Amino acid sequence: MIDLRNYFIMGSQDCIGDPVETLRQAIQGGITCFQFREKGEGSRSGKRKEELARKLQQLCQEEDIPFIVNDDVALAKKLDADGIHVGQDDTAIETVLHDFRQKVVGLSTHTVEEALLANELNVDYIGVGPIYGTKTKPDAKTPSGPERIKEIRKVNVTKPIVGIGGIHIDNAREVMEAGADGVSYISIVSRSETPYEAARAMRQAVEEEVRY
Ligand code: TZP
Ligand code: MG
Repeated sequence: MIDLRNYFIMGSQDCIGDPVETLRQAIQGGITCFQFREKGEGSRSGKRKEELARKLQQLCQEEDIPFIVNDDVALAKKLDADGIHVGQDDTAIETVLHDFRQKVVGLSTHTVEEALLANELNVDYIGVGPIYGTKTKPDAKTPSGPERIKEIRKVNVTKPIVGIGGIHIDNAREVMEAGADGVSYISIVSRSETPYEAARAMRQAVEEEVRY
């Protein structure tokens, strides 16, 4: 099973420093998995996107951190990534499940209804968000608060859940306590001047105490 506790996500457009160095520090700080999400304004495409993806994947492989690709089915296949994550409006989840049988598959949800549907699929985990307000995804839906995760657990969704959106050091714990198996985050680490410290603080916030 993939360890979702500290799920760092980013693309070059999210980083104030060098993305490779940002990920290197995030891994040292204790993230448990990584999603390459090269998307939106200022993001790279084509060969430049692939080159960056390969460097980030290499880092993950050296440190045994799962490398998940956001949305880009062709890239995930080409790189033989550990998994793929899609949203409700991306490549159809049925297609993804068919093509990535042996891989980790994650699906984003926003409502209880979407989470219930996801629970019936062969996905490995579901993302729930945005939990809090976020500047990172301009088209994000209205924040639901951690209550959404409680509602989803109440209707017996048993899949691993990872919260997303505006999660930082002071609210990560309440996301876990609402029933999440992990928190995912972009800007708290990617826009930090000190990604190592930021990732370490997130790990501590989730685990209460660092056991490594
Ligand atoms: N999906 C829902 S919110 C979000 C995504 C990709 C952005 C999360 O970024 P941040 O910086 O952790 O709020
Ligand atoms: Mg999407």
